[in-house]
Amino acid sequence: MNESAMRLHDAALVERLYRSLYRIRRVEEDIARRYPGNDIKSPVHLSIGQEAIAVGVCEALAPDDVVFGTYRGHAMYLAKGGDLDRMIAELFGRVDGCARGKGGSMHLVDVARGVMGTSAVVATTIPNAVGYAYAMKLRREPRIVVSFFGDGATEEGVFYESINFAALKRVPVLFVCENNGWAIHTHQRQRQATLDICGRVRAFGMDAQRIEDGDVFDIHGTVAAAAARMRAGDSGPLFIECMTSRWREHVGPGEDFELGFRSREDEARWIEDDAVAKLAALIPERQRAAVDAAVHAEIENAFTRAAASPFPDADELHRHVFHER
Ligand SMILES: Cc1ncc(C[n+]2csc(CCOP(=O)(O)OP(=O)(O)O)c2C)c(N)n1
Repeated sequence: MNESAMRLHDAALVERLYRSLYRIRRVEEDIARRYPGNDIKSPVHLSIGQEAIAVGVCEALAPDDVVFGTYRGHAMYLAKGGDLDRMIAELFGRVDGCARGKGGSMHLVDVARGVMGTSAVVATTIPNAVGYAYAMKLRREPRIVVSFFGDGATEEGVFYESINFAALKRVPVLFVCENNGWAIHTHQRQRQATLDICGRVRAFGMDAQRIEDGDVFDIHGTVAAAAARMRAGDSGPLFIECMTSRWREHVGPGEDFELGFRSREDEARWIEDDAVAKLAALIPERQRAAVDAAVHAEIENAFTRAAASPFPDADELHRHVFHER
């Protein structure tokens, strides 16, 4: 972002974006650090490097807007206001977790804060988001529904069924593709004959735009404009592809640069352009120290509370599987 663009951003927004970015980064770094111990019971797909998307999008939403996401969902859950204590308890498999300890990191949910769910199965929450948004349209409720997914999800049949239906019925859903280039160890170039995801989406009759640089202000501004169009009425669905970079391995706390399929140099420009560091540099030192201290205390507390929570009783195993009245 250039100097003049920076001056346009008010200090309160800069602090909110920084707090959210830094908080997510620290939570995930803490998860990675603690992962070799035995407290975290589920696999973890870290979004370190990708935080600017969840933060830029969710800061442009209202509290009663809703989001649907993927197994790489910590950033989205936290950016939308999902309860941190309940997230860490969920990773610990404890009864105070957001899915009562039975879902783990890949199945985060906080309906009260508009986090409608995340799933381990690629692309499966995309039709859920479209269905929810269709219901909002029929009820004439102008709430924004966001569907987050990766570039790999755009290879699933259900993705095309969902965007076709959304375009046909002019369902006001905002699709956000987090394109980090990789589906596990396979690059987009080895999976798709053309890399033009937005072009494919436009062919279904939907506006689509790509944000190249991962800039949190660009993402925030683009989503704020999209949300305003959606709230105003008949925008139909909109699609935003955000280019980004995953710095850790696909699943787990470590890196994968030593495996040979990609190198640190491949991701260097993203790592050097770190959104957390860039935002930190925009905030006066004392103010930033206060934000950081509050974030550290909150995270420490969350891990302490999670450890104090019991595991669910064995007789809970068959509860909450189907809807219970
Ligand atoms: C339907 C389905 N197919 C395959 C998998 C195995 N799988 C898990 S993650 C993943 C890669 C998905 O990549 P992408 O959508 O780009 O998301 P990212 O992991 O980069 O966030 C695959 C193929 C799965 N979980 N579900």
